[in-house]
Amino acid sequence: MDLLAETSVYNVIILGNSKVGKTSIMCRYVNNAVPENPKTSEGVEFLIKTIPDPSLKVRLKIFDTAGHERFKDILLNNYTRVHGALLVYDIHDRESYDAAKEWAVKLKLRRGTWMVLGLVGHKVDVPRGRAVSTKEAEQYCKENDLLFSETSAKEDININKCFLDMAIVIRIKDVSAQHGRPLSQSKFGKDVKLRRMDSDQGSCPQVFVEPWRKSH
Ligand SMILES: Nc1nc2c(ncn2[C@@H]2O[C@H](COP(=O)(O)OP(=O)(O)O)[C@@H](O)[C@H]2O)c(=O)[nH]1
Ligand SMILES: [Mg+2]
Repeated sequence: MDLLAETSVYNVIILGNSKVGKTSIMCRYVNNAVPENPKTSEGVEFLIKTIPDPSLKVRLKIFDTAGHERFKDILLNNYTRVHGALLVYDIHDRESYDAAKEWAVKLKLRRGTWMVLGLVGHKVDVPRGRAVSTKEAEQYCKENDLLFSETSAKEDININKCFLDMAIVIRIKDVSAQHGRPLSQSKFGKDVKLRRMDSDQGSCPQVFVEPWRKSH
């Protein structure tokens, strides 16, 4: 059997203020390298990564944004099914934290299908000058039902984790929605039933919006 045919593709978008580290996070995750001089051209680019856990059978199509205002419309107009959003801030920059939370509020108000949200406090490799404590952000996420990670692309801290956490929750939500009953996360990956249901569902169609362009 073609394993790839059983794999679902989920769209995850990375949002946040300019310079918080969005492009670096995506490049670290997908290419295991950080760009020395990340370009800041306006637009949306994507990279695809298959999660190496065979029980998950997930490919993430990760969209990196710049100049986000223009793309808010794309998101809100539902041209593309966005399954998850990573809302990135720089832990040394409170304004970027507030902006990430604003994204959370906006996306939660969005009508239609579910979207998994994750808050990402970035650049933890720089110990001095922290403006947002772990405790504060963690508390916000608990209260507002967001995933939470603190990351560094430079030192490769929690980069895999923040995408994996998101992929697992998206997978569970998607499979649960399709089969009309909730699945517990603890069973995930070990539950034979879940795998059988995965293979029932076929592959998830990829939708693509014309102005978005592929990098490389
Ligand atoms: N110290 C540190 N700097 C980072 C990290 N990730 C990105 N940067 C730097 O932050 C700046 C903005 O990064 P970039 O990925 O372009 O951010 P974007 O505008 O949100 O896409 C660049 O100078 C990066 O080198 C990190 O994990 N640690
Ligand atoms: Mg960028």
